[in-house]
Amino acid sequence: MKSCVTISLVEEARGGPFVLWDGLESSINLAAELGYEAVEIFAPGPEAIDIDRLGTMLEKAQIKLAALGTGAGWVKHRLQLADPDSSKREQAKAFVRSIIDAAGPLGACAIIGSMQGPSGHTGDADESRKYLAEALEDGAEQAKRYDVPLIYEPLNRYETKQCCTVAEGVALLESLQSDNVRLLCDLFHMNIEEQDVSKALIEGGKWVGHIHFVDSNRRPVGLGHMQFGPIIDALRQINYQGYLCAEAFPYPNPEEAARQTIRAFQYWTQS
Ligand code: LER
Ligand code: MN
Repeated sequence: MKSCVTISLVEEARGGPFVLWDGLESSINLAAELGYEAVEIFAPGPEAIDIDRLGTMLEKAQIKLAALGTGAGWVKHRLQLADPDSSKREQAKAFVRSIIDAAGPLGACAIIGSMQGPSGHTGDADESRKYLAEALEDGAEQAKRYDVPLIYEPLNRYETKQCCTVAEGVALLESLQSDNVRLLCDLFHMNIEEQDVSKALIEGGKWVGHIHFVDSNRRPVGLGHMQFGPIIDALRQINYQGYLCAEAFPYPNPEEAARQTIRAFQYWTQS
């Protein structure tokens, strides 16, 4: 398993569960200095990512890009993939493709979380699910060009009416034509929705493609009451080789949150 930490470049998301906030280059350098293997970046849009410049920064710091989030499509532009309005859906899909095109050349995945449609979305539930499936097919095809999967994140019930559990996520992915979508299992959402977090990961098996590594209260790992022993055992059991990515509130501050998580990562993966 590999370590990773989130960096947010989205001012509108201040107060949100991202660890590093203070500039792209200084955050990348801090992540590398603390020993992280990769970063996950939450950007306002593709125009905020200069692929060559980012590639140079990563190379200089000797750290990888694990993923780019698409959440700003919703948070900043109010685009969602299950919008009843077809022209808005097309804009949402185009936004996702543009993030895939920014991540792909750096060997990284795009993540669909908030863009799947929020809790209060209007429209028929079956129709919304159909629109989401269409968008995942579309993004999966685009991601294939870069030989990376598209990542889909079930969220808790207060954030979406789409998939809230790993089992629902697996059922959705199994219903697709494409086999190029994997699940992001965010331990914060799982703590709310799953009956048994470890069992859900084991049942998620080969579909588990990325982990948001966070404690029960969305603080860094070790500052809540989540039982990490069984979770790490479950991930070992499914031979999970991907990232454990710190997506947590920057508590008590960004640097300390990043230090806390890498210590916890080392403790749990090396013991
Ligand atoms: C939102 O709750 C979340 O977990 C993010 O990863 C999604 O954009
Ligand atoms: Mn998450």
